[in-house]
Amino acid sequence: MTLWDPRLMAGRAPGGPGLLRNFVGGEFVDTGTRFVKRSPVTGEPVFEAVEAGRATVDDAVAAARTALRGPWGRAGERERAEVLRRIADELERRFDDLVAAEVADTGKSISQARTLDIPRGAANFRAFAEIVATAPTESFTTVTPTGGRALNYAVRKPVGVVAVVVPWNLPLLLLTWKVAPALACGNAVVVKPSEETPASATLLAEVMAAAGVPDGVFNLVHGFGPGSAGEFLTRHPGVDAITFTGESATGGAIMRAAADGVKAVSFELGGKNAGLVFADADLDAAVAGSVRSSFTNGGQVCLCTERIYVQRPVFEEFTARLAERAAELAYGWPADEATVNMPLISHGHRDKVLGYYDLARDEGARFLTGGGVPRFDDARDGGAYVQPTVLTGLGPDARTNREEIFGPVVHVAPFDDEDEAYTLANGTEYGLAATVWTRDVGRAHRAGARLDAGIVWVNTWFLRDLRTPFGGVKASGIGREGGVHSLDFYSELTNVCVEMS
Ligand code: NAD
Ligand code: 6OD
Repeated sequence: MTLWDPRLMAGRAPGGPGLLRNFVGGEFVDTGTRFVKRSPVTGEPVFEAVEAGRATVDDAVAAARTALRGPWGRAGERERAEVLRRIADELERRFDDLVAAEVADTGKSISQARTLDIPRGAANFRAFAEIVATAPTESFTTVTPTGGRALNYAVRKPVGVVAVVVPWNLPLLLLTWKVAPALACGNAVVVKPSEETPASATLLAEVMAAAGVPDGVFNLVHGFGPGSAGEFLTRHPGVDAITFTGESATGGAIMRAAADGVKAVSFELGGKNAGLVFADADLDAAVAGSVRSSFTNGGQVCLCTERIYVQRPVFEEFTARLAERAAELAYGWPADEATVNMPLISHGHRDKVLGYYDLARDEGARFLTGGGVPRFDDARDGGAYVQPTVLTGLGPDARTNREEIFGPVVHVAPFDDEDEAYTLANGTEYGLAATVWTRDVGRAHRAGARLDAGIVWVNTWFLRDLRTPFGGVKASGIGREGGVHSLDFYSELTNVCVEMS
């Protein structure tokens, strides 16, 4: 069944919302109250979703537990890898539907959804099909006290029922980044997408059914956080592990919920990421890369750069060029190929970001571009747009430079030497990603070692190899996912010790 109207993705032809339901034990169910999802492009309703109450969450967890006792619980790695490949095939077959759903929910450009969000959904399943089928485990031969031999080897077992709670900024990408390894390791999942982006997750449930994923292995509950599906799920005694992406404060709330059952958690949280531009950098590449790292997805990527430090000899030139490029970023309807700027996810989030623009003014920032709301004189004036904004003039202690804003805004400040650059970059409670622009190979490696971040990109940004560790330090997360690190979280290693004499 088609659950949305692709015409709505541009907000041009509202035809009434489609209904997005929960998916439990292989069936769509619509018991529960309903909530409205509005288009960030125009503010009009695009979907209605069914909020899962406590009973629906109970049913979803029970369905997952039942699935683990069935054939899925006995499937080997190669069989599971085959299921993951079928999911990827089906995601590719539903490519246009998924693009339309993602664009309708987020207002992002169709070009980005086609080249980043949806391809990465399928890539996550293909990558983890390979990783689980080829990952070795440890083996040791041990000399026993009597001079005999024992063989130790490790086997991976599923953790059980995994709760997957994700945000709205890259909905399908972030959901599948966790669901793919969880299923690869033989778990059953109950996923809770953001209340802001229920559509692509609902399509993913259709994809699972069409790909022949056994009933109960993938379950979906819609709703909010506190007092709703998110809290019911993360507090549920039938859940064995929780994987979460979202704000650091929400991570704290979920950690408290997880403490009762001593559940394993994997957390990918907020950031206040720094970019460092050294005077020896290829300045064209540094400007282009910083435009991407600051404004992609409306600045709503956890990896986006919100603070750039530039070595003094190139500070004026870099800053002027960055501001000029930010002011030129194309507005348009999401369905127009050339569109770059997108609205923020909601009016609530727009108010938060505009609040930071006001704060920056109060703190004495200079606005080199942006700082307000664009005017369209059409239906987009009902949307949640803000202007891409480049600031300068604030010190490292300004709240604008310390708090995650999660919008299209970056502050630029000068530095003099390498030590100072690392001190400024590290002067935050967060530690997710950093980006360094330099032609000095030695410095590139020093930066990797000295920056307090889970990911350091040199002369690039958001270049991903799904086998690499991904996660944050300090308030940016707990644990690593990616490649074998995901297998480590989504499986329990059991050591088997066999005395051989
Ligand atoms: P959020 O923390 O508000 O919500 C994320 C999810 O958690 C949503 O599904 C929400 O309904 C649910 N939730 C909220 N409160 C909950 C509770 N008490 N119990 C259970 N579930 C609850 O985050 P958001 O606003 O959706 O996303 C933006 C944030 O996510 C930013 O801070 C961003 O940096 C972060 N993020 C981090 C990464 C990463 O990989 N580190 C990736 C994307 C986004
Ligand atoms: O690329 C990924 O795997 C990933 N988890 C990206 C996170 C982006 C944050 O908004």
